[in-house]
Amino acid sequence: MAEQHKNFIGGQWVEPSSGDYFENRNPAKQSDLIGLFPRSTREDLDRAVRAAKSGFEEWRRTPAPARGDVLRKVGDLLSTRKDEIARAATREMGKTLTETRGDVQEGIDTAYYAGVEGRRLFGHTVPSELRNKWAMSYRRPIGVCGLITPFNFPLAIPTWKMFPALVCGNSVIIKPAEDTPHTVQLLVEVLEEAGIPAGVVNLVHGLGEEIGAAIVEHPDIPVISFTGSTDIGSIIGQTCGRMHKRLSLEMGGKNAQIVMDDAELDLALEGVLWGAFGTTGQRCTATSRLLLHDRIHDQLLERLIERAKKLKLGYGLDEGVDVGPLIHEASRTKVQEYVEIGKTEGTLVLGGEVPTGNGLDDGFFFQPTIFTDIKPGSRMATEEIFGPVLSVIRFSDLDEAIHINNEVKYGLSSSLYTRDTVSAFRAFQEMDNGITYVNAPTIGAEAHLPFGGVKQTGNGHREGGWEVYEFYSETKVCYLDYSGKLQRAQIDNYDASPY
Ligand code: UN1
Repeated sequence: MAEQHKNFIGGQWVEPSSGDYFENRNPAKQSDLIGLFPRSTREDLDRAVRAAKSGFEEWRRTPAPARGDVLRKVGDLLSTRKDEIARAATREMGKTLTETRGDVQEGIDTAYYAGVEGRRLFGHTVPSELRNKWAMSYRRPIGVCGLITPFNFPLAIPTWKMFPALVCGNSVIIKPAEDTPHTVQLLVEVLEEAGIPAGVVNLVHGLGEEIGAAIVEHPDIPVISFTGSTDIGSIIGQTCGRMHKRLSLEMGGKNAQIVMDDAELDLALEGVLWGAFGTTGQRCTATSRLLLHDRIHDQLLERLIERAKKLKLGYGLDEGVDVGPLIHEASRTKVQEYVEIGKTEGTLVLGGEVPTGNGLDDGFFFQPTIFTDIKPGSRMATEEIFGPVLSVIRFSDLDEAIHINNEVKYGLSSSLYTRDTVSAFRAFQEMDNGITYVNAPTIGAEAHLPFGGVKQTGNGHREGGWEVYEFYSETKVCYLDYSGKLQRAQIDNYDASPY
């Protein structure tokens, strides 16, 4: 009998009120049942909201440096448990151990950054236009934050949302992706061990359409942060708009790596292999378009096919594996549908099949796949696939490449390989993305810089770095007039003063 896991509400590990559970299986070995996780209902959520509201009352009055100290401790504990958590993440998510170790490290970096931020949380002090009057702003916590997180970074993305929310003095309710509930359970165990007070962090497992929707619709959760598809994001956006909630969305991408004719080709080759096939292409930042300059197109493509052919598929905990499985059957079906589209829009030059044998039949594997002769504007050139499928597009000068980069509805990351500094700065200026890399792949954002995209990738907010602290706090402006008389702003200082 598989282990039945629990929700974490008000400082207690509790069973779901329905008594229902869902299965969590290894995407590389479907026969490996990891455990049963609560299929929570609105009743469980109501309980979590009550706990989070009462936790908030105490936590918001805890000095921010003391809140930061808890996060620092979390960083220490995550460092100690890094390997164990990474292994659990690979087992339920599928990416290689090297990658899940990076995922946990990103959580550790986020914890230490948050720890220090507890001693900053800067406001502003500015001069008042009136004499003997003081004017300043500071940052107040908001309340209960509802965090809905994806499967592809099962540890890092929950920390991106949770840690800044906590340092700002909010309480949280997190609902992890149903594909990767175990990693977040381990994270919550770490928070508990670090001494987070009861009710401040609550974990409610369940299905997106059930408990995810309930979180978004709950009137006592004023802040929502969601990472996932643009389609779901727009449904969430409608509800939050109607209910006047503060909302941060991180959604799709169709990220391009551009290689100029003056580029260091060895470097560009390593970049695209990692950007397109790392995490089996299941990153919002994954490289799904490779734009090659006419003059190096055939040469780089040939080398790329040679290298991509050799990537080893398998279980991420096995030695020598480069690429893990897709997360579930529906995701593989979507990839297969795009392969059929690709065959009508371009030329299939590598992969395109479900691999068989070598122990791969028990998982959701798919071969690294490359299409050439893809035309800008076509479906393969503009739609997010979220799998190991790369569309190669040819161009003849930088302006054309920038134009192609920009003609999609998404705007997360982009990358340019060149030795020319003028081209590099033009890319920074002209590419419609939240992140542009030069001589590095489209993936690899660092935890202490803002992360997010423009256009339909996001809704104007950023995660990571200093900016996310704005999202999880409200600005309060305070004036103190010690003149001892009524001073009317905009009036007494102009109409009545000698200046
Ligand atoms: C994502 O693509 O879903 O930049 C998140 C990166 C990682 C985070 C990616 N640090 O690739």
